[in-house]
Amino acid sequence: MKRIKSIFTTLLPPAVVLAAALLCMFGEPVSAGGKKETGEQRSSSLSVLVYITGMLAGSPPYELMAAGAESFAASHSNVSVKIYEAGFNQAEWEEQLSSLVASGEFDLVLGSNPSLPEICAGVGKRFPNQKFVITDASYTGNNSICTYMYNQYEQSLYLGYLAGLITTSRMAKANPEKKIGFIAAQEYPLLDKHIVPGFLDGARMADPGISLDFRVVGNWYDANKAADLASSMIAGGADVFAAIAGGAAQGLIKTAAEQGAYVVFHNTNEYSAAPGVIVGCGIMEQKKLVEEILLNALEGKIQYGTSRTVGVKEGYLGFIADDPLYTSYVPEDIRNKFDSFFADVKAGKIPYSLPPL
Ligand code: RBF
Repeated sequence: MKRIKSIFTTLLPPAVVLAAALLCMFGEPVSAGGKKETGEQRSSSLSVLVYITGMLAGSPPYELMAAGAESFAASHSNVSVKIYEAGFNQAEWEEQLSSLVASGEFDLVLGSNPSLPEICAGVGKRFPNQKFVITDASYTGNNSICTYMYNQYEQSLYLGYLAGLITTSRMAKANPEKKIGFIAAQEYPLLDKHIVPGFLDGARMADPGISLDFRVVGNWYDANKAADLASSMIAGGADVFAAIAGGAAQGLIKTAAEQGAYVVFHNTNEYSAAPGVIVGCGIMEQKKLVEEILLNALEGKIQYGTSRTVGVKEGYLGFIADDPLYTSYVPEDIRNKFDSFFADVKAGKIPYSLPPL
């Protein structure tokens, strides 16, 4: 296992890139791993590039993906993993990924981002035998790409329901206004069509009179901007927040702690970052999913061209209800109502239709 930093790209000898490009133009197609692909076969070894579309720190989906890949490699001596942090300049990602793939080093590129499949499709045109598995995305019909989409509408639905119970409660920092807040790093279809609507729909299942204050930071790292937004939202009456903002979410948590508001958190156990402020944490079983993906890849069982959606029922989204920082700060009546709602979501008893992306 080796971690490589962004400078890796600039260190790639241009000759390697040129040679690979020439091979692609004039030679017989080779896999980016340098071997001829023979279809879905068990392979004796697996070299994986984990392509992080941003930075690891502060981004739960990425940290969990890297942890899953590293733990799989630690228990499989024939698997090697490189983690590459691409940084926040989205305009560079396709070129960067092409340079990495051109090295011919990787059997599989693994990533987690709704915007990655299109980028991989572009890279795949130049390197037709390179395989990609992308989580947190939905894309079908390309024989080089397999995707897994989390049903984030569901996670937002139950976190929104909890936010709704809290904003209408007598908890110490809940004000009389029925207003909750959402801070997003940027807008994209999964956020606009699943995550934010799910959050408001869930809150309104607790109380139909609840409204949502939605704001956008503009990037995935500016915690000061997120703090300013949170401050203005709290002044406007929002008292329970969610964020999909990567590292910028820390600004919300800090402001909520200082000014007296609550946060429910997607994807990871964040309770200890602000006890009594973070009052509910969802969990994305990305580590487990990544370990399963790598096992399938090793056994030649990945179904390229397909997409699978996974949620609560399938065991890939959940809620951390047994953390003492949840049980001690959230009153029992709220926890009981939440438990029963969550059980209903799991049993498919809460009717909703997943909006198309
Ligand atoms: N999520 C993060 O936690 N950190 C990021 O830096 C990040 N960057 C993203 C960039 C783009 C272009 C898109 C579309 C999504 C990004 N996400 C990021 C969101 C992430 O993939 C996922 O949808 C959310 O975290 C919800 O689970």
